Amino acid sequence: MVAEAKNYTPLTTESLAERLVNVEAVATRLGKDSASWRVREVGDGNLNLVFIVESAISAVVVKQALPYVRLVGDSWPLPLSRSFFEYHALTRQSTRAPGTVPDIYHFDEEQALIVMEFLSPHHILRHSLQKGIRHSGLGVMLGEFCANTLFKGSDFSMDAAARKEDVALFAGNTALCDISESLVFTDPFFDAPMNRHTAPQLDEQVRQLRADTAAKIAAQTMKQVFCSNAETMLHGDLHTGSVMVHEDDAKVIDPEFVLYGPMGFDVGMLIANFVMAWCAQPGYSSESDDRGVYRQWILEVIDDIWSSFAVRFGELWRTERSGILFPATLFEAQGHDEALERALANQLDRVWVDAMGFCGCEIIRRTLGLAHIIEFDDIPDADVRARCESTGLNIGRKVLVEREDVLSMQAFLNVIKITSTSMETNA
Ligand code: SR1
Ligand code: MG
Repeated sequence: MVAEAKNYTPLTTESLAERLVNVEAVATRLGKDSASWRVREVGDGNLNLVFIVESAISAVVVKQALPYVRLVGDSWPLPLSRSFFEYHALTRQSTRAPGTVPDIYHFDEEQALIVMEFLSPHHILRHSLQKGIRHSGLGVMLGEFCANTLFKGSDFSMDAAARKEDVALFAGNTALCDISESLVFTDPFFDAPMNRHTAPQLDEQVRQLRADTAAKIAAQTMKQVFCSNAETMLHGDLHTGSVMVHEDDAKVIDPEFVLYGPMGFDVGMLIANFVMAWCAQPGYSSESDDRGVYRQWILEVIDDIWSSFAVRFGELWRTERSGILFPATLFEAQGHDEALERALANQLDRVWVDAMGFCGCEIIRRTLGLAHIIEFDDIPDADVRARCESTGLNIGRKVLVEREDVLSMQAFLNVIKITSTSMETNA
């Protein structure tokens, strides 16, 4: 049950120490001398306050929801309850995929705040993707994160009653679902008030896309899958701004958009953000670094995400199928191991096709909608930026509309390369 927040007050850098010094989980880590704590507000996301609080002994992160969308302001109210849903998503992810999310030290529902591990010296993955920094094992970690969390939150794994309770619990996250439903699937396809794009360079392509009924039907079909296929607990906003990295370590943060939805959504959104980073590389190339090798690495990460997802999902399928679906009584116990492998392949094919559709929607909405990505936005030359974005839009439109024909990772990688090459040839 989500409590009302009658006494909610947003933290400030000045008030934080006094307000949290009596929270045992905080004082244990930072010490009681709150006057010596150093507090910085570092939130650069679209929604919340994020503070780093350091003492001579240690440091923690304090994330607090605001009652509105930070990106837009108080004209767009947003419930504080998203903090409650984020906390419950994190506790489940840490059990299902140990070591992949920050440790949680304290949750205050009324103040909509979570105190968690300060990941240091980690930074947001998007910054690496801008600077051309590689992280070994990244795709494998992310693919396995998806497999572990998506499989273990589903009826392939969970006790049926516990899963139904969780479906009911997370069904309350309606406001955040509403954001995704509008911003990902609908607003980019018409002249919605908060949309923006690189103009005038992309004006004609945007006009064509908004007149493209095949694309609109495909996007609404993906929205239907998103809204009605409550098969597992999703992260719900699994893009490269929700991943923190340092060298070969990576952690997934920010699951406040958690919902029960289709597995392909997390996978497709994640892949889309690497595709856009790939498209953005010409915006960061120089004479000494054309980013060609780095682009190749991004494609390898995309490939690793899916292959690691499929391998880990297969392992879980064969060894941890403890839910109500595909019970061992019908398969292993009857010697139907080959049929079980066919069923697994069908499941993976279905997730892949959905992932392609969601990938297309995500690329389009991050280019034409309200919420953009820094890898595109920070390209200073508008002509160069528009060319990068235009390549992304063409890839996105193709995999959205033709998702059932993009039958493999190799086919997908070919779409990326061929679309880009044909645009360069026509430029
Ligand atoms: C109004 S919130 C805009 C976007 O930021 C979040 O990270 C989600 O991706 C959301 O769609
Ligand atoms: Mg976020």
